Amino acid sequence: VRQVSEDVRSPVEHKVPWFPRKVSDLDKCHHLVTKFDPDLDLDHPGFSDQVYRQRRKQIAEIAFQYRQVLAAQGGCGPVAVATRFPVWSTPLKRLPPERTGFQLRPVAGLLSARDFLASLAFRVFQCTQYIRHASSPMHSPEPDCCHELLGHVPMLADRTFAQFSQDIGLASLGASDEEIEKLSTLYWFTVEFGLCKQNGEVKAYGAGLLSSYGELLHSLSEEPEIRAFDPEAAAVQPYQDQTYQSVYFVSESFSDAKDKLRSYASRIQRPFSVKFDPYTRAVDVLDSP
Ligand code: NLE
Ligand code: FE2
Repeated sequence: VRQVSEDVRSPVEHKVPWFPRKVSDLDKCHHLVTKFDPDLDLDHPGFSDQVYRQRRKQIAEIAFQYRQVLAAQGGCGPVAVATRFPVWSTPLKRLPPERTGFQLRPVAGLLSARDFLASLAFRVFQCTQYIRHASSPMHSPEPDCCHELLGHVPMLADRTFAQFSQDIGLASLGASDEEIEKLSTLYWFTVEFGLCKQNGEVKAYGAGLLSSYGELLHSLSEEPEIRAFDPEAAAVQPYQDQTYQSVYFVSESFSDAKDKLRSYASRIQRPFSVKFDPYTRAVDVLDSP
């Protein structure tokens, strides 16, 4: 039986899709997309490996049972998880909370773009726990814990980058499907596959590059097309998620990327505005004047 999402159930006059208002609402942001499922996708490198598939199921099950409210209480939730999963006991996991307040939350697989982006608004990063199949270590089309820990976690410990990530999240709350699509494309070309200048040199900062040695070399080679970062253009640039990218966007600096994103986000039409309150970890929703 397919679950009817809340925005479908609410009266028609509510045209704004449901979105989380407080951090515990993230327990409802759990809609997975079935792409890259090792049980369903014949091309998945783990498809014919029963042991791998079984382990993925167990890991997914624990993520399904995770509740934000347990994490908030500091009760049995995270403790129980910590003993079973590498991510929850690694010092890297503590790095983002200590430096930027970003928290990791276990996720069973690939989330819908709406749910994933909404979490970022609360400085919560939905983090996979399983590891890529051993047959393809240099590149995985799906996120895994190598990607999260080598790619995302160190970046989320950077203040400017954390703010950039949260800004995309805040822009996504209650946005139209079309706008969500644009924001997730923007996320793709920055947080996942972004390049950035540092002392005149082009460097990779996107998590998808930091966690894939193969694509890291490719992105810094002569092969792909490199364009100056412009949110309007990046938001509608077509891409595929099976292999290396053919186009990358390079920013002048992190803060330049953040400023450009802010100005892009301010132009998104919504009948309200949102403001994150770090003390309550809730978003205040204000009617637009
Ligand atoms: N291609 C990346 C890697 O191999 O680590 C993962 C990208 C996830 C969007
Ligand atoms: Fe990622």
